[in-house]
Amino acid sequence: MAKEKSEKQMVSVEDRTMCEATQQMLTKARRDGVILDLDRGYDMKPCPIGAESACCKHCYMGPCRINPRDPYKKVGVCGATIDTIMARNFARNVAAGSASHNDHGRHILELFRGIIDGKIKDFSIDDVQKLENVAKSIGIDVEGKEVKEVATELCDELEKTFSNVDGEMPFTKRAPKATQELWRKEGVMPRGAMLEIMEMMSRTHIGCDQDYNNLMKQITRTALADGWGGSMVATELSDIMFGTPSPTVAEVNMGVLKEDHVNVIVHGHEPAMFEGMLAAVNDSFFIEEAKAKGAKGINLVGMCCSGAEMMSRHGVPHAGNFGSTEAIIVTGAVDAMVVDIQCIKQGVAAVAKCYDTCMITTNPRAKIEGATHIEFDDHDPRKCTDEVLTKAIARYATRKMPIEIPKQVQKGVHGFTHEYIEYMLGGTFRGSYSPLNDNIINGRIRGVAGVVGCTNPKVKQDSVHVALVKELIKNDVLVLQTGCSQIALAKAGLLVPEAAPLAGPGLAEVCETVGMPPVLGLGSCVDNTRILIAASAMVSAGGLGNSIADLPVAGCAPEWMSEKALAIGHYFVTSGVYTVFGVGFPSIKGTKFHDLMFDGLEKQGYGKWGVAKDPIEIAQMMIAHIDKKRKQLGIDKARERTLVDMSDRRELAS
Ligand code: BF8
Repeated sequence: MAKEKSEKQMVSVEDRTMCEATQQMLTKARRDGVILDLDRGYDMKPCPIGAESACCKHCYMGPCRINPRDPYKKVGVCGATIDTIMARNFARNVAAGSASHNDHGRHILELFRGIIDGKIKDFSIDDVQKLENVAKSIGIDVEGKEVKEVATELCDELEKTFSNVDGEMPFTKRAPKATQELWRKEGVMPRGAMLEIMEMMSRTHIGCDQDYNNLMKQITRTALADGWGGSMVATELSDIMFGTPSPTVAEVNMGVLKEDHVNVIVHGHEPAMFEGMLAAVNDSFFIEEAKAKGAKGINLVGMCCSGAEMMSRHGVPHAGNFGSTEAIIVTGAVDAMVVDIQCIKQGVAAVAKCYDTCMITTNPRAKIEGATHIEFDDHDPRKCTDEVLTKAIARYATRKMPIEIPKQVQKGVHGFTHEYIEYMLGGTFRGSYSPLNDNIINGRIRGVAGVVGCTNPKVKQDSVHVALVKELIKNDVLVLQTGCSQIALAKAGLLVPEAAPLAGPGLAEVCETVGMPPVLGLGSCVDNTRILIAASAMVSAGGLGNSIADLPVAGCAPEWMSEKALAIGHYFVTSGVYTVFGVGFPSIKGTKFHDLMFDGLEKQGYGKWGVAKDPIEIAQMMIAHIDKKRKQLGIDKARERTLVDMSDRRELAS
């Protein structure tokens, strides 16, 4: 990659990312003449019409462009209005996001089926208790049945998540009754994911569905087919096969790389390949091979979502989030970057070439031009993993590039789940969400926020996540996290019980009593479904209304960038959660479609969308919503009393 600008002309690295390790690598890349995504993102001037979703390229009479400043002046060649155009664009974004998670979920289901049938021998059912609990949650009787019988029934039932052509998606049964009734009343109850995504694509073809309200119904069904469908299947079956996480201490940031080890990074989303790699690196044959080449051992670390899953389940170190996947290669210390599906920038392969890192794709659905492809097969994991390790060890033995590894490493507690929250607050014998609800009702905890999602080079990496979460906990809002957002806060040192003093007095008191951090990490992006189940459990525990929309909760993806994030956002909104996106949003303020998303949906009984760029403003919007819900539940007074008590106590203490 040619050096295009002098360092002087470039924006400072401190403005591109708040992650010091990434800053160091960005500086080195510039020195080496290598252009990273963080600089490409700054240089790219996004199309102003596309940014507001005011263009349509669904047929070749166009592409048609509408002026976002005067959106009703013109229509497309076919007559499509701006509302139809924006609804169709959003629909296809959600369809792609939902398809990604459902494709992931279906692969996990196939793996599960292979284990049950005895065709897959390298993986097994790890958590029988969870298997039974999940089966019972959708009405499967487990009494007196063998593990294989329960697993087969669960597998057959969950197959419908993808293949149903009518009826209701199995996991929707786990939502509160009132939420299910709303979906039925509005005609948006998802059937099967393949059907919903197919119908979404068909309805957005030229000349088909041209009523944004009607399109919204299918958008909602397609998004719900993600959250209560493929994503939830992925999380629950992964727990059953690989173990349900429980809090574990893990290290995060680029300092987890070791100069004197063979460094192998796994980056992607599906856990099977990473689990296979974990087994292979512990094989004494490869450890000896590495030692024979002068290394002290093999250092396996994760990045992005599969990294977050492996960190939660097994405490595997995590090297960084989406914004650092190119930068980490600049260390020169990555012997192999092994990827599967989703969020793998093509630029990673280009940077790997500059630093002589083995860039290895493993999934037939996601190859990258110029990368080495070594296919992973669930039936024979070692064929792939052993070849990967052989290449990584060979690269270690012939390292040519100077090594510079940033020192930053942060320890944190990861691996919370909805099951563990229940146990942590209620104890083994009376595990329950009632203590959480009680603390919300008495006002110690003001509400709960899910802060999730990507990093986006349009904004300074990690900065919006960190400022937002700090503001929320300061205001007694308990924060649940997943994905790249969780890694941002882990690097900032907030996923430890010692961060409790950063919380407001009520939340800090709860954290100190229980010994938990004020920010709970729940894993990868598909693990957002743990938040859906936690919200449903809060409704069941009583005292906070009848549906998810009644709860004093809010969600946010402050640095989002992917279509998966839009699908997640919309399933949270239509499950009842006020969801704010940072960065910007692909719709035009003042249009009917925008009003439906940001206001009308709430009037229909769902949650609603919000958008803002500034983290403090986002926090204020979320807190205002939480307070509105507290008032509607009649628990706003309890909080006022609690705050007086707390300040009295502080006065007494001083
Ligand atoms: O699914 S948070 S950048 S890695 S899309 Fe991607 Fe966003 Fe990261 Fe995982 Ni989720």
